[in-house]
Amino acid sequence: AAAQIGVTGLAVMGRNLARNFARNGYTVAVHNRTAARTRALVEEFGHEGEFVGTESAEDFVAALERPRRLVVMVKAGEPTDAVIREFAPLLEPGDMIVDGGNAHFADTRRRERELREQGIHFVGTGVSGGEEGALNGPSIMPGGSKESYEALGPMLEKISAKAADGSPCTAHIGPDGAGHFVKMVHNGIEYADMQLIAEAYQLLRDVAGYSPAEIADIFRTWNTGRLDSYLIDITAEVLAHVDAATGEPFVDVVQDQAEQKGTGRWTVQIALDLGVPVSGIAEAVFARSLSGHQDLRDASRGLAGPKAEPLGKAEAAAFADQVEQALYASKIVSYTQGFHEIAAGSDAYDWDIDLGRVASIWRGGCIIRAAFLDRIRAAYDARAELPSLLADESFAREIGEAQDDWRAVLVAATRQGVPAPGFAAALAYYDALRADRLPAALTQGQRDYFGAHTYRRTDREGSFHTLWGGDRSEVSA
Ligand code: NBP
Repeated sequence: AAAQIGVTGLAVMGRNLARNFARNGYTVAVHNRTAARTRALVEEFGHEGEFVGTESAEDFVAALERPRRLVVMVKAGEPTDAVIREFAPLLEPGDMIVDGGNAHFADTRRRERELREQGIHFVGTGVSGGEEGALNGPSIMPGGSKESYEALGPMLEKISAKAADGSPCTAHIGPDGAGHFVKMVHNGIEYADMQLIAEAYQLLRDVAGYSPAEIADIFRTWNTGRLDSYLIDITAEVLAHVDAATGEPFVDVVQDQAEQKGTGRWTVQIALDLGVPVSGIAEAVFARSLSGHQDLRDASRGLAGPKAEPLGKAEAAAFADQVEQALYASKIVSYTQGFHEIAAGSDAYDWDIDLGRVASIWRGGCIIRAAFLDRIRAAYDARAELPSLLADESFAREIGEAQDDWRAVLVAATRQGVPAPGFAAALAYYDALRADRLPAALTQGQRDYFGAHTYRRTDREGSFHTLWGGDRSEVSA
């Protein structure tokens, strides 16, 4: 039977996506550079649905019904180009190559442009949810042409996660690199969420004096409220876990150096290029990088810190409530920054991305899935041109209600010498945005002084320069 879809690249992600398609009733052609993986998949999971195992590129392509839908799930970067070089000559106009790897959106734009000349639709697609999601329903962020979504969308909708209201967690994001761009920012937001949770944990431990097991319970309680999310849920699981070998809390036997694969870093690099302040996401990336500098940390251990004053029991419980407020407020800020970056990318590349729809398809399947995303969707549904999430009335009200506690948590963190860079960056962003006047006026004055970079005045149109080296009179520039 002709396969409706093909998957090449059968490591964890590709194998599970192929099984997901098959379990949903599609006939799936499967292929992998090393044929043993293809055989293993068909042997182990053949009973789950219709698979067509193929060992050569020619057989794989021949197994697909036309227009062909070919999903590539290989290691991002050069391997993706190698696979394209191998398959593109075998394809015909109208066929689709779906890259589900974590590609950089600039690579996706290039590949899309090159393949378009051949009449092939290149569909750069963000897939989130890890192994588990790929099998049982990921959040899927396809870019590429509208026509390709017409041919692919129904299948993606079928295999994707479903939000609580039953709607599929996939939608056409926009042309060429839009899907991978949105996936990149998703990961940046994921970094920020994880960092904020990590800071909350450390504050509960080092300021409030709670044990990991007690903190697990606190997170479980939070997970029944407005912070309800996959990441809070797994945080409780990890904190409650006890190491079998030592009987110690698991979190105490793991080396405290966080690794990263790069999508968080890209989010910050691109934000710098686009001029979008994503300070919370940047702090999250830097926090991971700082944790990895063991040499620097060892060399700094003797530096002076404040005298610790642990809280009493009643104070600790009140502090935990304040941390919940600080975490929630900081979370609003990191999503505000992430959505700003998506809006800026959409403007820069003419993608016309619907921000409410992005929030909507992140409600299920992906790592940042959370009740909170329904609120973001509602905010953009109410006002598509919302300039910032902080301009939404209900978020503004909540953050306003949280701010006293947010500040109190940062005061306590500072006093006790516990780093909380994510909370602090988020609060600084909030305070900067609401400030009447920023010291940027002084910065402009300095720039004009040393470089004659000119400035604009609050009371008149035009650009001006002060003759700093002369009589300090002002001239029109
Ligand atoms: P890997 O990223 O580990 O890639 C392994 C696959 O790439 C194997 O099938 C391998 O074939 C194939 N491959 C390589 Br490496 N070089 C190749 C080449 N030159 N030509 C053809 N095939 C080549 O697999 P993964 O963890 O399943 O991830 C797949 C993609 O999905 C990646 O882009 C990843 O970033 C993305 N992603 C992963 C996750 C996750 O949670 N793991 C989540 C979301 C997205 P071989 O078997 O012959 O070596």
